[in-house]
Amino acid sequence: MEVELVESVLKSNDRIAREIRERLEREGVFAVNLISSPGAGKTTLLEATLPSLQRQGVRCAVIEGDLFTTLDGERIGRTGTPVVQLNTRGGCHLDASMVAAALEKLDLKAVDILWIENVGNLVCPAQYDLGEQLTVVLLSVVEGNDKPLKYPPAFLRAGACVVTKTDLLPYSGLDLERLKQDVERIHPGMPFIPVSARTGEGMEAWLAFLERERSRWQGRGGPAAARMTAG
Ligand SMILES: Nc1nc2c(ncn2[C@@H]2O[C@H](COP(=O)(O)OP(=O)(O)O)[C@@H](O)[C@H]2O)c(=O)[nH]1
Ligand SMILES: [Mg+2]
Repeated sequence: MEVELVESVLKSNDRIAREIRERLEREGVFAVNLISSPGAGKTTLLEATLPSLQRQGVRCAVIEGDLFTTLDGERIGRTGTPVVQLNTRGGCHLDASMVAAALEKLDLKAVDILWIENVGNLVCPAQYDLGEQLTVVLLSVVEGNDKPLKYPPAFLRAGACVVTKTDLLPYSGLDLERLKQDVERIHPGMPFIPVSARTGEGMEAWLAFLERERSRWQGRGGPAAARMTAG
């Protein structure tokens, strides 16, 4: 009985996520869902990424998922990027209906990349499609080498793995090469991008990856194909 209930919740989530994806494609909005455990550095990566994109003329908006507070939303707001804060009131992940509600508060015509910072949790967010084009899993170098093997669904779902806080590598004892091999074993071919938002190391590769993914999506006919279908 319980299993049936979970399945039906996920089915309804997937239906709403499909509608979101179609809508974002029609509007030409590339959506990126950031997932990680709490404190891995999602908000900090956004704080470092958004100004660079602004300088390139890429228009961003952010949906911030949090249990109770507006702290991350306020941090993002200080970058001058439009932000909608969602509070799950204890819920361990965002779902598609929450994202659909947040979209109503954004002017999608003025957005090229929509960032969704999920609730900090490496388990539940992996189960919920939010209508994004790309999921990025973040793992900081202080979380330990075993995390990909312990939480494979997040790494399977993601289209890229960003390893954060590389400035702390000398102190963390993490074996970056072994981490890369483990991630490769779980999700062969997935891009593996080490960065430090603090020192800027790796940020260029991260931004280049992002631009490549967005162009690939546009080239696949993302927005154009959707417009043609819409008539
Ligand atoms: N040393 C270092 N600390 C970082 C880096 N990125 C984030 N942090 C710190 O890690 C903590 C959690 O970061 P935050 O972005 O709030 O993580 P989130 O919960 O995933 O959004 C904060 O104290 C950040 O200053 C980094 O590249 N290097
Ligand atoms: Mg955060």
